[in-house]
Amino acid sequence: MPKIFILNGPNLNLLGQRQPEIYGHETLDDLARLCDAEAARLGLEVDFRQSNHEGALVDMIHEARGAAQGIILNAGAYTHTSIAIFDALNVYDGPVIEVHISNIHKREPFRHHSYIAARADAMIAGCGTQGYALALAHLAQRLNARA
Ligand code: CA2
Repeated sequence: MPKIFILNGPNLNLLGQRQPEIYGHETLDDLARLCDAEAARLGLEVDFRQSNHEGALVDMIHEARGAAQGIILNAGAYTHTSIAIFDALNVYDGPVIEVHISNIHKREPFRHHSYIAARADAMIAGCGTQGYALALAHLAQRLNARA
């Protein structure tokens, strides 16, 4: 079964606890369960992780080399700042789907630029946590097409 790393960046551990008008009411655990259920339906295996630390996210992307057939990445605020994450993604060969719960283009101007976007094969923003399920469905189709 193809394995997908789902990587979540800083503050996403607080999902469902603050700013529900932007990020909804679901917690990160709820989101992990949603991804597990969707992955099972699609015949994928997921490894769902979160870190508040940029270097830890870089390490996870390195680990994905040879271990994961695709990456779904919500890098949180590092999306808008991290050349280190961009560089790590550039040494990963598989498909990368960038996901944002909110529509970053409808928010403050500093959220409009994404370093991840220059490497991502697709971006989903503004669909809430459903964006993760959409990313999994897209990866399932994409990986099937490559097999
Ligand atoms: O919309 C997204 O998914 C973001 O990646 C979320 C990041 C934000 O910096 C990006 O611009 C867009 C922030 C995640 C913070 O999550 C929280 C959740 C609940 C309470 C406080 C923060």
